[in-house]
Amino acid sequence: MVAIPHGDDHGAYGDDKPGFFARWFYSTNHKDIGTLYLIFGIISGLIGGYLSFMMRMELAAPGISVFNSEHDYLVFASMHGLIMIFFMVMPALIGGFGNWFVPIMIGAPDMAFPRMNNLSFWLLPTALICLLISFLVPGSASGDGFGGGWVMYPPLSTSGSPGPAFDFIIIGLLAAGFSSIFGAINFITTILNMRAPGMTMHKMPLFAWAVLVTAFLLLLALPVLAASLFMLFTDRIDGGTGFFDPAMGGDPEMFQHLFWFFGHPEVYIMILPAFGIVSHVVSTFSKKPVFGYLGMAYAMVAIGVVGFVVWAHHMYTVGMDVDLKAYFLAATLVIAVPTGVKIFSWLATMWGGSITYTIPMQWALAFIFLFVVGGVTGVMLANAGVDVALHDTYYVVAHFHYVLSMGAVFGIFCGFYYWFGKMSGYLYNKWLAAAHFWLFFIGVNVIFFPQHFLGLNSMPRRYIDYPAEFELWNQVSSAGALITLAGVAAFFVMLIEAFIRKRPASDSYWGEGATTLEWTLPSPPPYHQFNTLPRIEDTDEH
Ligand code: HAS
Ligand code: CU
Repeated sequence: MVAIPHGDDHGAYGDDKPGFFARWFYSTNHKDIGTLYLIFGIISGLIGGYLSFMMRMELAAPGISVFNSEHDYLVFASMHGLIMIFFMVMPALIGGFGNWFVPIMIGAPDMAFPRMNNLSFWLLPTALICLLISFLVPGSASGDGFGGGWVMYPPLSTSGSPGPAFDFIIIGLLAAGFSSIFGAINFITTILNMRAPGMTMHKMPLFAWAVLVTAFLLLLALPVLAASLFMLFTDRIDGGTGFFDPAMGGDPEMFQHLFWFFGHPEVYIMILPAFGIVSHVVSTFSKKPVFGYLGMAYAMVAIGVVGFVVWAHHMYTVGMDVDLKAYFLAATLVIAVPTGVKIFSWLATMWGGSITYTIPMQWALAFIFLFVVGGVTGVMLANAGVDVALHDTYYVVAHFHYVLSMGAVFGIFCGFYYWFGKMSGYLYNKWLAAAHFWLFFIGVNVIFFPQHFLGLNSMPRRYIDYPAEFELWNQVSSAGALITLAGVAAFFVMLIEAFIRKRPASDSYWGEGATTLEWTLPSPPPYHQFNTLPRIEDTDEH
């Protein structure tokens, strides 16, 4: 058993330890809220994972009917995307690790607005419940739920989806959007105003930089999503507006512009925090400071800025002007430059380092390799001419799962294993963690690599069935889903084992020499870090 030192720790709880309800429901403590976000992310991941597994079983061979109708399949596909993005990746990376470690890394006592932080979190379960309700209520002539895709294009989301299902999605996503906006305000204020003396912007750990840039993207992108959802809402009302309805002088293409003005920055919202985590892990386990620290920080700023001017690469097939295509093509290619700066800086950090292949380091190395695979297929898709052939095929599905299922998700597990001892105070079992890593690594590659072939052979996305010629690679892909499922099981066994065995994690559980490069707190975590501010050191000293 580990005793959590808190007797002489005069924190916001006063002298009393809060009861269970007060601690977890009224919480204003950034670590407790971070923990809530992580648990929430795990639950959403299970729901989103279940939806994807059912789709893979349906697609295991032509002619199978796991689903009653095409509509039900499309509902699963749409909700899988929405739940994984808004309720798994974003809460885990930003809400979870951001809350846990940004205040600690910059030497702040807590977040700037702790009560707003509580509100940010509790809006999310509310939002998820709205999304789950939408499964159960009428959404189209052919059944319950909304099947118009996570992109929610009209007219599928307006006249094509009568009934309340999509209204629940609008309400849920508005709640999730406000949660993110409040969170972004909180992170920006905390980072700009609450850094400890001596913690200048140019000394700030890279994870804090990543969350800062992400918060600006959230603040600028989410209101656009909220506005476009609201416009869909008023369009859906009988006798309402016609923003996206040509019969009323509106334009459905405008929705695509609004959506992707949010949607493209959103993909960087999901990857920048993972970049931050990977930077810490690579540096810790190479026993070297990050190569090109400032370049790494400003590469994220550059990705954030340029990410706002490339959105129409998702819309090359709407019939846009060729000059416009040329512009969006060129702007999109530019993003490979700062991203390349990051990749090469991670490699240079490892170069000549004393590398230990710990579990978090394995996730980080896999992240770098697989993210590059996903990145270069993105560069291919950025070419407007090529994209006309590949748009809406499985090639796009393969691209974004390499950057998400193997980018963002690997970043989450990387951070989870890296900080697990700091957050829980316990050590995980290395063999179970290794089983999780290898099953997951093999599983997701078996799922998504063959989808490149399917896409290059023009198999379209968003269909419940396919001709026999696509059978082989779909079978392989579905087999990969089974391997990944075993990996998920290993993760839970690892988690349960660690909390049953309660092996205490020492302050230096990363090994000699590794801890000195890290900014975070001693283990097990005190309730508040007022008394144990991290030592602030100059990165130049190493
Ligand atoms: Fe993407 C579609 C282009 C990064 C997520 N992307 C999606 C969708 C999602 C998504 C979810 O231009 C589907 C949305 C939907 O449902 O329809 N994406 C890019 C490019 C990058 C990129 C250029 N995407 C991401 C990240 C994501 C993400 C990060 C989430 C985490 N993406 C596209 C395009 C589409 C698209 C098209 C639309 C396709 C369609 O038809 O619908 C870049 O940020 C990637 C940069 C990273 C690298 C790797 C490291 C860089 C190095 C430097 C040297 C590399 C060079 C390139 C010089 C490039 C190592 C060499 C090129 C070769 C081909 C070898
Ligand atoms: Cu994009």
